[in-house]
Amino acid sequence: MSIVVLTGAGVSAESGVQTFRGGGGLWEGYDVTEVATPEAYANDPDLVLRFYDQRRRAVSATKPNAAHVALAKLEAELGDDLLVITQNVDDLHERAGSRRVLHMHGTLNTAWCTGCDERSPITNDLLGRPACPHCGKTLLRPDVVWFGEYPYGLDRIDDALSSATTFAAIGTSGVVYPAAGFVMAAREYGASTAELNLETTGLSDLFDDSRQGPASQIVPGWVDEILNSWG
Ligand code: BV8
Repeated sequence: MSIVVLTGAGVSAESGVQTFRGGGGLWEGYDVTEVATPEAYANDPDLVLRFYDQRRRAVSATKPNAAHVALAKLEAELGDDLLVITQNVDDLHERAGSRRVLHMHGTLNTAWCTGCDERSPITNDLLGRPACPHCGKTLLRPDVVWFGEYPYGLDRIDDALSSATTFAAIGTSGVVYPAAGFVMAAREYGASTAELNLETTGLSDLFDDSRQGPASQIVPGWVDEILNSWG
């Protein structure tokens, strides 16, 4: 038995991290396409860097919620039989204790040097154009996958889905691909599928089990059910 969990912004919502499509489609006051594309970065790098610096600071002031904690507890019991794939760029899964987390859309706390292609932890706002610790150039961008860019770990994800007995999507609207297509792949591979979300989504009918409620309330119970049936 192996489980693949895909999380989206909804799993961090109760920690105070804004979702993408919650606040009227604006994202910390910006339209997503204004800031989360290579074109936006080329047109106005300061706007994009300021946006990510602001989000990084906002996330650092938040704490994991009971949903993150429950998934970390699930990993403590299942070990390598659980993989958490997250679309989120925050580090709340890790701060709750999860170790096997695949950030398919990158992470807020890592910088990517477009000069030497190396990644490094972010210690200062990128707006100040800090030097890359590897090559010294001031060409650091957020290590975040923007629209039109290739997500990370797709081969590993397909491999995990192909052997999963259970696939669960938690707190994601199922709008952004290729993540939104994982449930179809899981079904084709023969996994049972569960959706845990505040409300139904456009993909809810594709899930064997679709549960509505706040993640901090419904994820712990789902994890306990999984653990009780494990063995
Ligand atoms: C790509 C990082 C080439 C940035 C993000 C078909 C196939 C492949 C690509 C496409 C395709 N069709 C269109 C595309 C292009 C595009 C796309 O999908 N566009 C959409 C808008 C139509 N995709 C891409 O560009 C991707 N790359 O395609 O490369 C390729 C081609 C083929 C195969 C492979 C690759 C790259 C997309 C990545 C963009 N980067 N984030 C950053 O964070 O700054 S996207 C961003 O929005 C998130 O990462 C996330 O992935 C996405 C969706 O957000 P959600 O997490 O779902 O959050 P949302 O706000 O939408 O919903 C929140 C949900 O939570 C809601 O359902 C709500 O009900 C629920 N909720 C709220 N509160 C709670 C709750 N649930 C529980 N409890 C609560 N308390």
